[in-house]
Amino acid sequence: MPSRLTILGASIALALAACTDEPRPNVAAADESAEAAPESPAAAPTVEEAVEFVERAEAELSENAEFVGRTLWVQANFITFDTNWLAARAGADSTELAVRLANETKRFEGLDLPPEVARKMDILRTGITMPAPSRPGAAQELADISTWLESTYSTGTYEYQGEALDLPALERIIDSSRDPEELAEVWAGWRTVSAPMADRYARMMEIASEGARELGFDDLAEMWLSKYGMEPEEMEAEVNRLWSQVEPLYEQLHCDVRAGLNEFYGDEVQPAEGPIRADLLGNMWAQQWSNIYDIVAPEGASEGVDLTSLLEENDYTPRRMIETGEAFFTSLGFEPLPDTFWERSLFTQPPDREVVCHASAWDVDNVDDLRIKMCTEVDAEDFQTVHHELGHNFYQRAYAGQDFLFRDGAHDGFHEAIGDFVALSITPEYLREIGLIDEVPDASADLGLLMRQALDKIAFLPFGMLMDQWRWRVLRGEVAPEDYNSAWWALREQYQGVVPPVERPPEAFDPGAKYHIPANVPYLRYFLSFIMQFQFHQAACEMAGWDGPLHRCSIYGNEEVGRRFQAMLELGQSQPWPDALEAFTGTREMDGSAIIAYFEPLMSYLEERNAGRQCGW
Ligand code: X8Z
Ligand code: ZN
Repeated sequence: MPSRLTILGASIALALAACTDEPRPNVAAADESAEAAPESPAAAPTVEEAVEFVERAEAELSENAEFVGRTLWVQANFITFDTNWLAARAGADSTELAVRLANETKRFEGLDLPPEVARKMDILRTGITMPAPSRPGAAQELADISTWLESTYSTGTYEYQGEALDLPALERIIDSSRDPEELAEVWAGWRTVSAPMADRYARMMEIASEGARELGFDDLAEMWLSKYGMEPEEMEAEVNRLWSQVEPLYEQLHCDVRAGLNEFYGDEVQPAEGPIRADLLGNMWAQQWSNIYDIVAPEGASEGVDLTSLLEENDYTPRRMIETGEAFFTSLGFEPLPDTFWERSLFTQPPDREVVCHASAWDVDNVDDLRIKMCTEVDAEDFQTVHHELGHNFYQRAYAGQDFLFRDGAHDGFHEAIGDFVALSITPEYLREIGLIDEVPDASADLGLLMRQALDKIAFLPFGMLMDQWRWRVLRGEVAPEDYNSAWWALREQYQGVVPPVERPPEAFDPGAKYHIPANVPYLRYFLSFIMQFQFHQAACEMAGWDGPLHRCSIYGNEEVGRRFQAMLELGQSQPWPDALEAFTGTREMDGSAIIAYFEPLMSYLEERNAGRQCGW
């Protein structure tokens, strides 16, 4: 997640950590401003009071954000009983402050406010990911649960072959093993970590729902969907529209991958029809599938570029991968990262302490204390993630000059799309320019390249959408706690066409085995990002005067594109997102036609391959 204030529970638009649930300001300030707030309900509020209120809110939030940011940084880098305690306290205080400020905006409803002030009021009202009701104790209970959930996830292990393996170790097996029994055991083993989360997860949802209702929303799903500058129903319809644009691509990919797995493993393991076994796809959550490229590589496609091998052969280290990512951004005209980035970031998993390994990007002081925290491995997947995280950091820095409440992405999908957009320019030509390959493979390698990309970018789309479809149902009370897991698998089967390798036990809580569920990071942002990053790429390539196929276009070194990109980033969330989108792409709508255009050559190939097959599941 991007720079917004979400840690442990609440999230107001405070630019702190991206990809975590962020923090909030501390108690002392909250108390102070509670006293300062005019309490007399009799006096009709004025526009001047509204302006003053927003100024005060920004000052309070900003003053306290740094304390919370540093507390949460320490906890994520050193998970212990005490740092959990501190993080939960900071989270609770932050939620209380955010909720109090959100409630205070109610006084100004109906006033004809200057647009900038109205916009900030809206951010205050809708920008909390996990609101608590203001009754005493609620914010602390919520923060205690969410801290416990995230640290349970981050410290979870499963004993395999006599050794307690943590998530990175279990992932290494899922990513590379071709033994279906081993895959099923490790897959199910990781999910023993989330089973004990179920009750507390349900309680957390109950509290946050109460918080959303207190703020005037029907439920928390409505609140989450209210952050996009349109009615929640309209936003949901947008998601459905985008999905229907790309669904045919997914179905073709699913069909060919299933056939490849069937051929590789045989009917017993992967039948030729029906859904795909989720543990065979080279990813713990079956969300991105490029690790099984070798199984499904297009017939006759030449070897192409295997980035993981190239990084290894060229003695890349995590640090060098990050330097390479930074150099891409500076080639577009961005300033190099500050020295403190290199001093304070976490690049690799420490051997001797518990950390949150799920990658994130932080701006700890909301000015220029930029950092990433990653358990980086030297492989193609993490090379991508490095660019993803740096995208968050360069965005954070670009909008640091905005007023505090505008220091965030135009919407959360923008924040997720920035680094991925840049990484779409990691083409063979770019790899040649930075000396990783000597010669660019000829066009016969393109199909392979597109297949690798599709296994990540197309395969992800239904997963990116269904994570929050599941949460929206939970938050609307449409799924009772005892049905959490079956509702989860119904969506997984419906949209992704995947099934668990083994029957799920009654106590299973499989959604909790994916970081963003225990960590309360909304997920729709990634679905939007995977659509929009191709819009950015297409627009940037057009700006660059590129007229070849999109998958061969790289904007590396193009400062003119960099300037226009920077101009969009500097806006932060000061303007409605369609304005930001228009500034860079010329269109005001999110649209799947760019991703469709990018993969057009692959789709023609897949349709041919699948011609005699019964696709779907
Ligand atoms: O969580 C992330 C980033 C941090 S915001 C590493 N991503 C999603 C995931 O891992 O599930 C990036 C792609 C989708
Ligand atoms: Zn991210």
